Amino acid sequence: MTPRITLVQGDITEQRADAVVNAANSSLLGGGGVDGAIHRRGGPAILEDCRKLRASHYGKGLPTGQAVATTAGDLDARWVIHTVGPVHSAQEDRSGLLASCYRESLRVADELGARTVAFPAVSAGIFGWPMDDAARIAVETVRAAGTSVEEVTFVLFDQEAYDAFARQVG
Ligand code: AR6
Repeated sequence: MTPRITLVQGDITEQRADAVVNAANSSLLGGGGVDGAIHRRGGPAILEDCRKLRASHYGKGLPTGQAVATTAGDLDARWVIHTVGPVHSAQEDRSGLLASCYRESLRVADELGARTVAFPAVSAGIFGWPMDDAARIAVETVRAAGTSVEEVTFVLFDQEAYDAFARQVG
């Protein structure tokens, strides 16, 4: 199935969804941007789960393009799905890895039984991905993903990001 796509301008930590996706880094131990906001608002239970993942399956961290779930702590969601976007490079095409973040996050959502998933614009902040291209990859990949997720909401922090996604959704 192709999920319904909706766009919201705002803070992803204020969204209600079965699963909220975090634009994390490989350490899974927090950072700035969405990652910082999710850990701040979701509380210490998320970091506790992340530490357990580092102590078990992900001793070397979560590889770029992959996704893994934890509790959502105090967020209005059941799970946080952490994914690690690629750092944008002008020399190397890493768009396959960015597409993989959306595909793998939806695969994890399917495993969990999540029906509604909220995504930020992965890699389009600190990791430097140009917003228009980030939006194109996000929307194309979600549209092409075979998933049982019924609704994907892209939560865009500012007007520029919202407009870039709106151009893709059409
Ligand atoms: N809700 C929705 N979108 C947000 C929020 C929020 N609360 N905060 C920022 N954005 P970024 P990345 C937007 O930098 O580029 C962290 O340190 C932001 O404006 O959060 O994948 C991690 O630990 C931008 O459009 O993620 C990694 O080290 C988009 O979310 C690194 O940053 C993504 O920006 C990951 O960088």
